[in-house]
Amino acid sequence: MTELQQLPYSSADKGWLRYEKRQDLPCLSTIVRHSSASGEAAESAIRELRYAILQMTGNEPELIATANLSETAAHGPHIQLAMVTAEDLPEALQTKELSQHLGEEGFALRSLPQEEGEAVYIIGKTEKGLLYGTFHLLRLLQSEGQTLPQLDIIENPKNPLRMMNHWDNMDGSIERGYAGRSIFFKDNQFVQNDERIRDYARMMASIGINGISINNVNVHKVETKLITSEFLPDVAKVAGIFRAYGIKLFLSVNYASPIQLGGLETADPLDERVGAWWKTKAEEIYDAIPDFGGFVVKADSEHRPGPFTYGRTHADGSNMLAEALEPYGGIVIWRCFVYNCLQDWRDRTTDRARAAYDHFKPLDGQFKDNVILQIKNGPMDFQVREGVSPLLGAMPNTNQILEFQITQEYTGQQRHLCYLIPQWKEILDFDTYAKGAKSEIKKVVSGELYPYAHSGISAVINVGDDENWTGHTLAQANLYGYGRLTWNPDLSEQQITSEWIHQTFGNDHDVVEQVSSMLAASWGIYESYTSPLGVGWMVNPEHHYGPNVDGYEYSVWGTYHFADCDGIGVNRTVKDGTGYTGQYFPENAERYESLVTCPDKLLLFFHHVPYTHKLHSGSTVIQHIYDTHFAGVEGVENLIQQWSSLEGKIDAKRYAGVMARLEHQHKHSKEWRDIINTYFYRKSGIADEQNRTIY
Ligand code: GCV
Repeated sequence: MTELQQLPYSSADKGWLRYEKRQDLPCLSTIVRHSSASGEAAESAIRELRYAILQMTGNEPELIATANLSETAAHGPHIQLAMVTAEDLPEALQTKELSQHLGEEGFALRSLPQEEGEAVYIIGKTEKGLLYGTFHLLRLLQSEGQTLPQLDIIENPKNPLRMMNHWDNMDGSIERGYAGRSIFFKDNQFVQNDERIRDYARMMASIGINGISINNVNVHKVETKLITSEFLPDVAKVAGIFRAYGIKLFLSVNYASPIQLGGLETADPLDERVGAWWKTKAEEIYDAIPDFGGFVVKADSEHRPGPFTYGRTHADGSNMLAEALEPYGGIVIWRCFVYNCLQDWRDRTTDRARAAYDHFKPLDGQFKDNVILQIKNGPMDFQVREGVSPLLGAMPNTNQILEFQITQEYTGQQRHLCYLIPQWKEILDFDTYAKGAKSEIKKVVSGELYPYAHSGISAVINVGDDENWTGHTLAQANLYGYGRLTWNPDLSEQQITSEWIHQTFGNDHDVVEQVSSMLAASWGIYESYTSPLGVGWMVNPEHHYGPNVDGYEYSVWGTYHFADCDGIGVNRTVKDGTGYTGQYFPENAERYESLVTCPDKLLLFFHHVPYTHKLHSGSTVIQHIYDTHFAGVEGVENLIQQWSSLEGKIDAKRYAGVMARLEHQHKHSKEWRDIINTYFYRKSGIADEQNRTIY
């Protein structure tokens, strides 16, 4: 088998790397590799380019070195790959502008008329730039109406760290996974066949991901041993696959490892033996994986061990680990998902939403340079809608990375369609006012607002070993879009959607129109039948699927809506509530504090109001609940209609797979509608103005 015939490595769905045949592409019979374009990642780029061109044009392009350029016959339009520093670059490309603007991971795509025919240059400062430039060129070639365009593009990623977090366990299960089993682990071992991992690495590189943690942040017994000689050779193998695609491997570690692995009786970060144990451990890890990314740590959170046991702070705990990784350039990603998970529901003064800020804000400036605090987008837990975490932007002297959840734990578990790009864009564009107006979250996490040593975006991924990676084929769009947004948060939703559809389903006008419209509407539809006015949490406990209005109401988790016969919502005001609104910078604090300015969408997240309270929309809370729940089901009916109009335009397998999920969503949305409407009708005793069926 030639190198190209090996691609794709597995028989899984090709996702957005399909490279369907294109009639309008020129022949592109040659790829010219400058001697500077060398190294493993450059090889991956060239392999992908040749494979993609073969798929799209039917001709396998010849790969030649610059030295042989003059000997080859006229080769018409062709592609050249080179480093920006190469002396053999044509003069027109040896410009100050290029070398100054190109960052470590950036790329330039430049068209240049040449004697041998029109050339497109893919230029990087490093081989990672070549890789990203290649995937970008391939993306353009698959867009509508693109032939070999007149290119003059320079791009650098906006976020230094662009990460994926797996919540995979070594028994093969995935915490909050909805697309099959782990692609890394099975039966407490690494999988033998790494084909899926290789295709996965290609997909991740194509959207610019540069760091992946492969195991669950809840690090159980077997996974604790990932940093021991028993598993390090396997970890190193996966790190090698990722390395060839410009990705660093990270591991989630158990804070109590010195006890569980090292035989110490303590994991106290200030105990010298503990620090020494981690230093020796780091040496062992870096011996096996010289470019190991570092540790992801969930400590003192949901019963995981941490520094609190020893009366120490999160700064003490993370700094001790950071010191061990420092000599090797490794980083500690320390999660801020820390809250009291043994709350008394009768106690209205404790507010889980306050927890991350209350724990971490006072520690600003106490963390080492190679520690990053990972902060979930909202203060509760990846709800359909909640406020934005006030901790984002509130720590000028501590590195921050934002955490999203691609896996749809609370957003339909990849059985319901819920396109999350609009949600993430809203969050990234949220103005924190940390340094006055225009202090958006995207500027905090890109490092533009404060000079962080490390920052970026991370997300809990939605893939498993299902043939189509994500269970719901349309959930691939969330994966794709997440990567594109971490590369450039200013890309519009429409741009991302259109790129994904063109690469995934081709250029048919109706397909592009209908799928775009389905994706665009889906978050709103899901929200309308599940979670009115930002209230959240009305789900079945533990697995979090399906309606259960009081599922968490009398639990220990701090997740309440306080519905009674008069009203609903959580009073988080400073005036007479939990004081949470005061954690925002004044502009936002005032906006949320007042009923006059609080947006409808977050009303019940911030306020407890009577059912008869009038919304800005003109409706009342109770009527809004009824209306949105009826409209939500109709929204799903529209989705089905739109998808059916594409029958025959999408291959039968993917068509049927999506249709089956939409039909389930339809049935399930009725369950949501009827349970929630009935619950609030019974609680409030107020009838629906339109007299529709409520049970
Ligand atoms: C990995 C929520 C999820 C848990 C998850 C936790 C976290 O509570 O339900 O499954 O644990 O968040 O982010 O650590």
